[in-house]
Amino acid sequence: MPTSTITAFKTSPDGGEGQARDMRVRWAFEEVGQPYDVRLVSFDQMKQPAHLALHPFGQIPTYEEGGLALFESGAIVFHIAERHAGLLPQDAGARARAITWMFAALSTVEPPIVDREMAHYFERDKPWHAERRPLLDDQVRRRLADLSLFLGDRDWLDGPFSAGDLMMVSVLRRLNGSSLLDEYPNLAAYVARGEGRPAFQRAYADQLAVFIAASGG
Ligand code: GTB
Repeated sequence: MPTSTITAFKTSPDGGEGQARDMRVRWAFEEVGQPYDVRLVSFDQMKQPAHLALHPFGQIPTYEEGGLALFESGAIVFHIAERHAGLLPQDAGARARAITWMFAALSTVEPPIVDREMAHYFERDKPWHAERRPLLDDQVRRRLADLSLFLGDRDWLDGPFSAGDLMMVSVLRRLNGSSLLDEYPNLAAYVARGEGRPAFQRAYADQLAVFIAASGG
């Protein structure tokens, strides 16, 4: 099997915190013990025809393996999880539930977190931002409260760690640095458990090395 290649930011705007979406793909590769190559792209390169041929929206991450090209972090992690043992249970029901949690992370939990983040970056100087901010926080809280209730005192969402947890922890990590996650101690502990996994640590170190090299360190 040829080694897969993913794309990541040449210069990540996140200060090496592993918040860009290549991080979840790197983590998936590490969990299943598969090597991968990384091609770094600039913002300009992401909008050029060569990259657009891989990603119609001109973003990272992309995934190439032999003649196969994929985009969307969820689809890429799912592909990796399907091809290699370690991220999806064998039992059909448990497998379907793990996949359900991947979708829940991406389509139910991540959107309000991204909305809040975007407002912070692009609207915080607007006169109406102070009024809108509590609404955005509360939309995130609604999801966190329900998720916290579901998780209870379990380590992971449904039995052993799965691609569903990988995606949910990746999404919740976007709240690192805000106090929102700390309002739900079991979710904060869940994220810390995910971040403590050796595979996460290896992926994090690899993306940080790119950031340090790019910033001349
Ligand atoms: N739905 C797609 C997926 O899941 O793969 C979304 C991909 C996406 O948003 N990619 C971003 C991108 O390429 C990088 S990850 N943006 C460039 C563009 O759209 O032109 C998003 C991201 C970027 C930076 C931070 N950060 O600095 O904290 C966090 C998240």
